Amino acid sequence: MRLAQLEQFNPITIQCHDNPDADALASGFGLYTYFKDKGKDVRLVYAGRNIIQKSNLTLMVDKLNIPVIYLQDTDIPVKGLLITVDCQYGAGNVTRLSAENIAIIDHHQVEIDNVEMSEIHSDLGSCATLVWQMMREEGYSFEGKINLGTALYYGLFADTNQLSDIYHPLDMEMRDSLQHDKSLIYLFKNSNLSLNELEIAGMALMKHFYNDEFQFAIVKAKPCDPNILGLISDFLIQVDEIKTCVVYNELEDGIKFSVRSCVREVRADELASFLSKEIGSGGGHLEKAAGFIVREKYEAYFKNVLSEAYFNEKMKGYFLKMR
Ligand SMILES: [Mn+2]
Repeated sequence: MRLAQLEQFNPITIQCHDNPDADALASGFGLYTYFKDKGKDVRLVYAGRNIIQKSNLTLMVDKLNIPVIYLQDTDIPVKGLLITVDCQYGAGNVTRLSAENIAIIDHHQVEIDNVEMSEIHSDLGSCATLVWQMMREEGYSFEGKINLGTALYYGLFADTNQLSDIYHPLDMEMRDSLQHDKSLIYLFKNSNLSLNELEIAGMALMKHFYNDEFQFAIVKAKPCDPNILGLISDFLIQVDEIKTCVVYNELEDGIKFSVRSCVREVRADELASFLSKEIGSGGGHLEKAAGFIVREKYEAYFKNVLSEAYFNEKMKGYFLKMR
């Protein structure tokens, strides 16, 4: 699919996944800028239970003037075209809006394969890279567009462990060629969590549970931004003995969790989908994934089972099944 193909539609709504991260915002901003320049009536939105509150993300939105809107009423049908970016329409991590036409631009493992206008490149480090490449393909010039360049660069930066997990030539090319504001990247990088979140992460890590037979860890955190769950699991997976881990918290309407794997035998996206099978949804990348378990469904199947026991049993079940 090419961006030029999508120019037949107007208006255009670009939707990031719920709890948008830097890469979703950057990719959305790229597409927004592209279609705005084409004279389209375009808006950039996200939905879900949380509004953006992590400091690196609020800084990113403010400093780069990213015109992202939190959609409160998700029952209003979308006119023209809806593009889900850094996520796949119909997947569990993005609020489903009804729309006349749907397109997908993403870099996660394919979860949804019934949307015709799709561009999914699971081998790319960031969705920002994909958007950058698609814009370039249409002859778009990034010359002098520092805010846009900084956003896309930071999207890649955030999704590739500060640029250390870059393997695809396109990711390298974007990293090396995109004009960006270095001092802003430095500021975002050093505003990744608040003191309160530091405490949540610290307490959660202290009470980790470790299974030495299968070398997995489980950590329960207090309610927090889902991006913090990712941060905690990124830290945990660096422990030599921990090969896979789940970090989660309990919310009113369900359980949000983050998964990491550093071994080939376990695909994080598959594990996330296994942990939420029948009672929620999960997906992501080979090494990093996430999911959500719906409270009502959990209660229906596992009434009176503590979340700690649930994850422990499920994880053990997963490894036993693999034997
Ligand atoms: Mn991404």
